[in-house]
Parts: sequence; C-alpha cells; structure tokens
Amino acid sequence: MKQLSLKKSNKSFFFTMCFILFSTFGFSQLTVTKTYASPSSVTVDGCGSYCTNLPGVSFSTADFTLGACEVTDVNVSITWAKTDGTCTAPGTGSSFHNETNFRIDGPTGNNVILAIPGTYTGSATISTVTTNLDQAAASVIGGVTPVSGTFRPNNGNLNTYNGTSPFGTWTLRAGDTGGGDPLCIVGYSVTVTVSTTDATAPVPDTPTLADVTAECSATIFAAPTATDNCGVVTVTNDATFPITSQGTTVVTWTYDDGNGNTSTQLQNVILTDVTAPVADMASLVDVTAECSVAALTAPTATDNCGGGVTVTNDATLPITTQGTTVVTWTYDDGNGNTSTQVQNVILADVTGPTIIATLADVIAECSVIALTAPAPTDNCGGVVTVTNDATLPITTQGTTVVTWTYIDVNGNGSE
Ligand SMILES: [Ca+2]
Ligand SMILES: [Ca+2]
Ligand SMILES: [Ca+2]
Ligand SMILES: [Ca+2]
Repeated sequence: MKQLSLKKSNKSFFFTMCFILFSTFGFSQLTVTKTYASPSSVTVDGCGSYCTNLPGVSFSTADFTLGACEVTDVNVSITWAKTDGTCTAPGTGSSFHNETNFRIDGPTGNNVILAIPGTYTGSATISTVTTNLDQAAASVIGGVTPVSGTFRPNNGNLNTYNGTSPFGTWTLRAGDTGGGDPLCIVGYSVTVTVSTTDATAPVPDTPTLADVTAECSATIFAAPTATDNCGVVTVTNDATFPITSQGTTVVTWTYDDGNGNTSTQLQNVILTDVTAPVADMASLVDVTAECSVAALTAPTATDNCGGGVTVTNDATLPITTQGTTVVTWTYDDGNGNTSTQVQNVILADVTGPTIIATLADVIAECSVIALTAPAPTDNCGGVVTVTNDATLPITTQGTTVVTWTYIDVNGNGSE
C-alpha cells in the first residue's frame, strides 16, 4: 500500500481569469472564470472521499466591475489523470478509476458533490482528461472509463448556488478511496455567471406578521425583516405613531432593496380597550338639604385610554323625597366600558312653618264664636296643619290669649 501524499509544488500556483459579458432580454449577466493550475500535478491517493482541498480560487467585487447581484450559473472544470505508478512517473498497470471522487465547496458554506466514489469504472491508465461539470449538461458523469467532456454532476446540484453571492473562495475537494494508483490533479477552474442587475424584490423573512395588540395605543414596534438576493434592505411603514384608533389598523411594511425593487407585507394593529374608567373619588360625599335638590354636581373619572369620560346619573330632578335617595352615576369611556358609583341625596326638613309675626286682635263685645285661621307657610311647602287651643265660643270679658299651632307635612311644629 502506498502512502497518502499531497505533493505540493515549490513553484508558485498559477491563477488565471477571464470575463464574458452578455445580455439576454435586457438582463445583463457577467461570467468570470478563475483557474488554479498546478505547476506539477497534485497527488491525491488513498485519503477517502473529498479529502484533499486543492488551493482555492476567489472571487471579489473587483472581479465584477459591472456589479454582481447573484449567481445564475456555476460550472466547474477539472483536468486530471488516474494512473498506475505515480503522478510524476505513471505506470501502465491498472489504475482503478472507481476510487475517484470530486466535490466543490462554495463560499457560502454550500458544497456540491460532483462525482461520488464509484462514479467511474475500468482500470486502464488514462492520459489527462478535462471534465467539465455543468448542471445543464445532457449526460451524467461516470459509468465509463474517464474521458474528456461536459457532464452533469451525478449526486449534487450546481444550481444550489443560483441566487447566492459569488464572493469568497471556492475550493475543489478531490478524493481517492484506495491506496496506490493516485489521482493526479493538474488544475481546475470555477466559472461563475452573475446577474449584473437586480430584478428581484426582497422576500419577507416571516411569511405572516403577528398581530400587534394593545388596549389604548401602539407606538413604534419592532420592524420585521426581509432578505434580498443582493441589495441592502430598507424597511419602512405607512403608520402614524402612536396608533390610537380602536379596532384594527392595517400597517403596510415596505421592503426596498435599493435597486428599485420593493415588496410589501401587512400587519394588523388591534386595539381593544377592555378597561372601564376609574372614579377619581373613592366615595362620593352625601348631598344634604332640607326640602329639595334641583341639581347635582357631576363627579369625575379617569380612563386608561385617556379619552373623554361621559358621566350620567339616574336621578330625576328635582329630588324632593325626604330621606335618602341613592343616585347612581355611570362613567362611560366610549369604548363600551362603563363603571358606576353611588351617591346619597339626603333630604331632612327640620324647619317648622314660618310664624306670623303679629296676629291681629279679635275684638267683640259679647262673644267670639269662630276664629279665622292664619295661613302660615313652610320652607318645604305643602299643607300646614293649623290648630288652636281656644274653646269656642269665647265669652269671657277681657283678653283671652289663643295659641295657634302650625305643623308642617314633615312633622315640624311651630307656635
Ligand atoms: Ca488510489
Ligand atoms: Ca433585490
Ligand atoms: Ca377604557
Ligand atoms: Ca318645614
């Protein structure tokens, strides 16, 4: 068994590059090829699958002077031999082509298998072949003793790179699964075609945006994100913050890639006030009077949403019922939420009818058979009961003092 070896040249590696610019239906594309050529072939033997990293080839913005948006095609070309003996001193015996395997590792972490172990058959030592890997090729690589030509990968898919960035290092990984009879890599190239113009709008990272819910208002909330094929995404919205309209407000987010392409996404902002106003006073003081209350001073309440609170009561004014009348105040926030607070209106008449200052003397010669009752008034109105202590007829000569007594409807007396 021969030992695994990766022979490195002591000369500089050679890199070459070429450009092709073409335009299809106004959609400009640019193709750039980067090549690694080994001064003397790299020996790969017995290390397994995809086990030897060839020196990478790199693409940068400097390679795409007309701009590079996204990869639209990637092809890989490998020039190699599989031989009995050694790469520098090929033999003429069996070379076991089924040991050969290839993979390309792109700059974005994706790798694509080009030829799995067992791709080739046969054992005849071959002279150098150039294998072009193109996803669009008619035939799949392998099944025969290696020959030059253009083939489709037999396991991976080079279209995996389409839509990605070309920038960074691409690395061919070659493998040989059996000791002896080395795989000899002469060189390889990676050909990348990119679109030079951006025709694709950003794609939202979240398919559906979650509703934003609150009771009273929504201020600026976290902006959603989107990913673009090559531009830098700017995110804006059409909302005026804070949003205070109850119910559903639809906010439109716009994703702009800076290259003239935009996409939009909707998000609902749902405001639902479920909290009733809170009375400003923990309890309302009693309203007291003797006879009646014609007007009530409205108390106040504060709502969580800060809007105007409508205050009403269930009283019928004027209130004239003696004793306690319970008035219920209602605070309404206008969003369907109400709270109530009670207030006592206490009427207590403690004043007797008004005494008439001076009653005229009743004068007669012999007797008085009837007295005309005075007509006093009461602070609360109503019928005043008028009585006197006289015994009629009064026949006693001289002065008889008659005492009149007035009692109002609430039982208050005066004399
Ligand atoms: Ca081998
Ligand atoms: Ca874009
Ligand atoms: Ca409220
Ligand atoms: Ca009274």
